[in-house]
Amino acid sequence: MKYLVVTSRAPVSHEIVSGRESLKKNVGGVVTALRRLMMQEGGTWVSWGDGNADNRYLEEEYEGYHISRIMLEQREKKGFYDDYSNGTLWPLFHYFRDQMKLSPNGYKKYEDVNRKFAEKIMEHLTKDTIIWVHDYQLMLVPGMLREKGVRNLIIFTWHIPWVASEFYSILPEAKILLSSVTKADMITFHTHLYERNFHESAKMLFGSDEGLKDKTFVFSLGIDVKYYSSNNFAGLPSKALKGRKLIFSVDRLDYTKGLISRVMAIETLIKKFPKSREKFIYVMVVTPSRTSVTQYEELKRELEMTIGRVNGLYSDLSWQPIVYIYRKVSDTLLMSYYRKADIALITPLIDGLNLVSKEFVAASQNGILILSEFAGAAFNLKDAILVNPNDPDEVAQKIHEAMFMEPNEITRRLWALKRTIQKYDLEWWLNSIKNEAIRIHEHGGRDFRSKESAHNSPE
Ligand code: ADQ
Repeated sequence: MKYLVVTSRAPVSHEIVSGRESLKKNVGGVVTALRRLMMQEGGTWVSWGDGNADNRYLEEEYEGYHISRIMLEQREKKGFYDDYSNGTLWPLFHYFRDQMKLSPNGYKKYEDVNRKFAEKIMEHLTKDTIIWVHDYQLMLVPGMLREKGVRNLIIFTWHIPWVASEFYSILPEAKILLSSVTKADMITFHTHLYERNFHESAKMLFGSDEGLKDKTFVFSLGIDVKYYSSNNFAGLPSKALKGRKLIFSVDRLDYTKGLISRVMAIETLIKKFPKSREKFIYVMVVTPSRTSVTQYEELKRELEMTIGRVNGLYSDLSWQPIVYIYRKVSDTLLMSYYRKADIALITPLIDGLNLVSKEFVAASQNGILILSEFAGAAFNLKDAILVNPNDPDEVAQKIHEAMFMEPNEITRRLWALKRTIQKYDLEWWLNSIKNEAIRIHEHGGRDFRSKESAHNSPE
């Protein structure tokens, strides 16, 4: 049995920069997880070649598996990726009604590109292939494959929140997209809440979720704990901190990540607890993301103005509260920050899961995780300090408590969190999905005994 993995972005891209060709690794959490599977099992990975030299590598052998790329024209990229995936679906599935642009033309391109994916998949299909499709950019793929008569087992993994049915149903294409996803044999979510919302959407739009009862699973993506807890990473030069607490965060630049609210919480901390002044430095790493989507440019401006305003109010020669880094940092530097940080401040307004929180827990030796209760990861990471990211007073209060927390309590919480992420790590996630898939493939049905052990998130 071979896996055929389908994602919007490829594991690697080929780029020409200043006349020289180079290979760029995609480091997102989804790609890292799937690379592990592909390196272990081989198979084919179908994705969009977005590198400017990818047209030279439409078919490529890479680290033990095959990459097959589809190429998009500028107009297709704009409609499929910028307008519909990131301009309509992303805000819809994160409850951002005011950011959501309805785009009939974008949808048309989304449909065309999903068809290209389906056709490419057909080229690589054999009788025993298990097709594993990922995320909101490719919702039409399962339905299109069934229309082409494909009977192979299809897994669909959803990486972002699934919203409440009444919210989902505002999308003009709600029925078509949902109907296509339900054509998969196995649909996996990060939390029970998203799974429930998915069923409710089916009940609301189709009158019933009968056929879906045995198809949906909750497997919350884990990380490679061994990698993140390894000692092979250099520490940060502690001198720069001058004994101050290091508060740290790393996020893509996205309105869902609560970046501006977080800066306001830091401002509230300084105002409400004047003694905390000069006792911390907040290092905020923000990675450029979706730079061709207008809302993201505006967000960048607003974020930088807010950081500038807060730093302008409180900095002096010896102290600046916020160190803002806007670029992709190296893996080693990221690890050093995870290791050294006293507090990780991860406060998305909403997040499908949030891998950064798990990476920090794995790497840290004595740090405290402050985590938004609206991140999917919060369902499992109960020993973090959970906060409502919309309430700057509450977040400031919790940061203050964390700055003065008893060492015993810090250790107790951190090791409880480490136990959880160790138990539900990347290997667990891959094996759980693979085992269910094989069972369905071999017996044409689901093993109900496995359902309890598979569902890790307590209600
Ligand atoms: P994302 O929204 O991209 O993922 P997240 O889960 O936090 O968010 O993953 C980001 C990954 O990129 C992490 O592995 C992090 O280490 C890495 N990263 C971010 N900034 C970086 C930087 N500057 N330098 C180096 N590495 C950086 C989507 C959903 C999430 C869901 C994941 C997986 O939005 O909710 O958790 O998919 O399902």
